[in-house]
Amino acid sequence: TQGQVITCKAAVAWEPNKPLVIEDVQVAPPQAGEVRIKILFTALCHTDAYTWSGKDPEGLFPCILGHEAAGIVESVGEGVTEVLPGDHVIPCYQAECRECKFCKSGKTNLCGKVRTATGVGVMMNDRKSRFSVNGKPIYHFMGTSTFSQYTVAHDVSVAKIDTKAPLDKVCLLGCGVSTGLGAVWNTAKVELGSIVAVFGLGTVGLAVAEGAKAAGASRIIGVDIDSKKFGPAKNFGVTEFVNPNDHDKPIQQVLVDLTDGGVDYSFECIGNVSVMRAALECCHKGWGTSVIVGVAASGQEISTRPFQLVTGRVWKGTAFGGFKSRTQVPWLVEKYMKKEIKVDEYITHNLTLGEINEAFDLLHEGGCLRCVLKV
Ligand code: NAD
Ligand code: AHE
Ligand code: ZN
Repeated sequence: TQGQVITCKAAVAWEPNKPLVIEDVQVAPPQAGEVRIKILFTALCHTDAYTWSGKDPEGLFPCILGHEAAGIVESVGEGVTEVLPGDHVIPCYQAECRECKFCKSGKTNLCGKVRTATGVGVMMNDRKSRFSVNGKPIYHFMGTSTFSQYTVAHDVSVAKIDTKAPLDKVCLLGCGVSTGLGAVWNTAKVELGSIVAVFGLGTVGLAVAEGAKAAGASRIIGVDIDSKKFGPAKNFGVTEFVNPNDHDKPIQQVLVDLTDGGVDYSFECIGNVSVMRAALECCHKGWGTSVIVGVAASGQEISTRPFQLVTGRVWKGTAFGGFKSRTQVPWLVEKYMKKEIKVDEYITHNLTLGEINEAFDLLHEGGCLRCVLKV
């Protein structure tokens, strides 16, 4: 198949919010600096649903969504040396070129090399898509487009992993689990004995709890409006639960009262701007740090009294938990193989690519953390 167009099945989002359609999609061969990957397993993340909803300013249609996956390299374009056909890989929506201003700064995991292309659904080389249906181009998504049996990614966005790792599990390290762990370890740098609050107990929030437990937090307070989340959350390290609907006081006040003045670290893992405010304001005066992980739609804005920051609270955000993707995803896979981090526990459902619409329905139901699709 090397050098040839591959026709395969992919779930195409033709329009916002309209059911995805399994189509025969033509996938062009990888060009210079590109890698064509056979995707074996992909999970769904809340961000896929967000873009599908039409609220993402970077969401272009028709497109192939999906960004939490694992597969095997089918072929590589000119000049690609770091991966070869047959390598097991995780496509990463945060690239890592190791050469750009961002990569060399030592201050961020963001990479500038291909971001202008991935934000508009094309490949960097010729600013075109490698996907088409009967000659009509279909946009890429986040540089990954994993709801397809074959995808093309930039080489700087492909993490090579241990061939012994189970791809139906480690696909989760392409987004949600890694993001939550990294938000704690890299962005907040939670220390031993800290009091932590986690807003939203989906996969990202539970991974925050897991990361906080590993960091030695003394209390991990889980906040969710769905009390069904509380039972399972205990297994990820959450020590106390608060349902905002059980209280008349604003949730920030409830947490301040519970913690003798506020938490050391809080994490917003929902994407709700009023909760982001509460997450900042429940932080302790003088040092409390709040990390925004959730993604909010275009037009949404955060606000608080500047006095909150003047008096020492710190507001931060994180993309992919601050992890350098190509370097650290293989390391996360190794940690999973050594049983130092959970992954299997986040998988509540398994379906096939053909059942992707049911999988999206599940995502909106309380009982689903991650649904892994066999592609
Ligand atoms: P999810 O839908 O599984 O989890 C969200 C949780 O928040 C649910 O348990 C829900 O009941 C709860 N919730 C909703 N409204 C609430 C409220 N007002 N108060 C308290 N709890 C509330 O989602 P997920 O897949 O875990 O993703 C969480 C967020 O993180 C999404 O916005 C997603 O887009 C974002 N995300 C960001 C990054 C990043 O790199 N920054 C990476 C992955 C996901
Ligand atoms: N296109 C969206 C931005 C969404 C966003 O912030 N994405 C996160 C990853 S979410 C993964 O589930 C991210 O990494 N952002 C940094 C980046 O470079 O995109 C919008 O709202 O505009
Ligand atoms: Zn995601």
